[in-house]
Amino acid sequence: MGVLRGALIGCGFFAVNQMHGWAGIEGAEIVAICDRDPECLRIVGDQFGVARRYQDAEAMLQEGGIDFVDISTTVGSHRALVELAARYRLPAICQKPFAPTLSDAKAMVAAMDEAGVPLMIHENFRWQTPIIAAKAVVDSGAIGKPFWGRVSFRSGYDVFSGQPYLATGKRFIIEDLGIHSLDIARYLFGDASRMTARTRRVNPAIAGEDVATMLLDHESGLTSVVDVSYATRLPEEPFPETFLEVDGTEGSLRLGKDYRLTVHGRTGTETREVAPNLLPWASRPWHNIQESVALIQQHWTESLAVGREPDTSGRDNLKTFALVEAAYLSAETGRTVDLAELLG
Ligand code: NAD
Ligand code: 89V
Repeated sequence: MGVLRGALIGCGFFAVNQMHGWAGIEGAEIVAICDRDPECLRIVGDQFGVARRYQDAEAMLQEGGIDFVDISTTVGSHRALVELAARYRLPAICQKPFAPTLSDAKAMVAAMDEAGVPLMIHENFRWQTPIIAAKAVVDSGAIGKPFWGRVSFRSGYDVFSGQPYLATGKRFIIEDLGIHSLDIARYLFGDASRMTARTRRVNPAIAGEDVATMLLDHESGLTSVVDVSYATRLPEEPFPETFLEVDGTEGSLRLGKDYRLTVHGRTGTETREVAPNLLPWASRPWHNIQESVALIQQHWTESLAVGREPDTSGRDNLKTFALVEAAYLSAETGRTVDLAELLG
């Protein structure tokens, strides 16, 4: 197969990272871009030298010459755009959060299945170098059988200046950021069967919750805590680092500030740095996320070339998205939610 021709839909804040990422991917190239907003279209088109520019996604797909679409719009348009890709039988990547509701997400998976084309959710946090390093330790057996874990993201970073829409939705931190942390919990500890959550809003200037504490029962018997906050003021701002704690029958793992990974096991204790690479186009502190964008794009390109289901396929991500829904339901009702209630 030659170079895959991609079309990017949505040329806003995050799409610039995606465009930089694609520019470094062997085997894929963005040949067309689309945004309803002509100014966004012009800025991204000029910066990355893309000649084919559209304000209407269907008009772009009708013209053809495209092998896949990369959807980088906000959540409200995800279902319509994935269903559009399905109608044109085009493989699609869709940004997180998957959809406004779990039933929308299920319909999107069904539409792509019916069309016989792959769908990947751009769930990039599990592609971060430090998270991959932690997963390798867990899988190696160095700490024995994990029985407890924590995935923690606590920050006071002003995300609203770059992404103002995050301040306006009824749902905020679980849907936007917790979704990544929940996916990391699934990646490290396997699927979860029950969720108990508590949320609160500390920042009075936003509409949604900015603190969430979630307790997960995993199918393996492991218990994990996933805690996220954008209301935490620390002496050193860790954004956008995810911290990890994993206790196993033979030792423990800690991923802490400045990407320091400590593994304590039968043979002793070792601390090493597992920092992400600073790609030429990246900038601190976002470089961790930016590198993971390039890595998930490489994974997509390779998966598409050999016809393999991507790790964060639509089908897989339904289970992460169900945890988001379960967390909101648990926080609202005060009860523990069985995932089978949502996934059937
Ligand atoms: P944004 O509002 O800055 O950009 C979205 C763009 O999409 C806008 O320019 C808008 O005009 C365009 N658009 C919307 N609907 C459209 C349609 N139907 N057709 C064509 N263009 C359309 O938003 P953003 O901050 O770039 O976020 C985009 C997505 O990326 C969100 O889902 C967000 O959660 C996600 N995101 C992911 C990460 C990550 O690490 N994975 C980080 C930040 C944002
Ligand atoms: O990754 C994201 O979805 C971003 C941020 C890290 C800022 O929460 O919105």
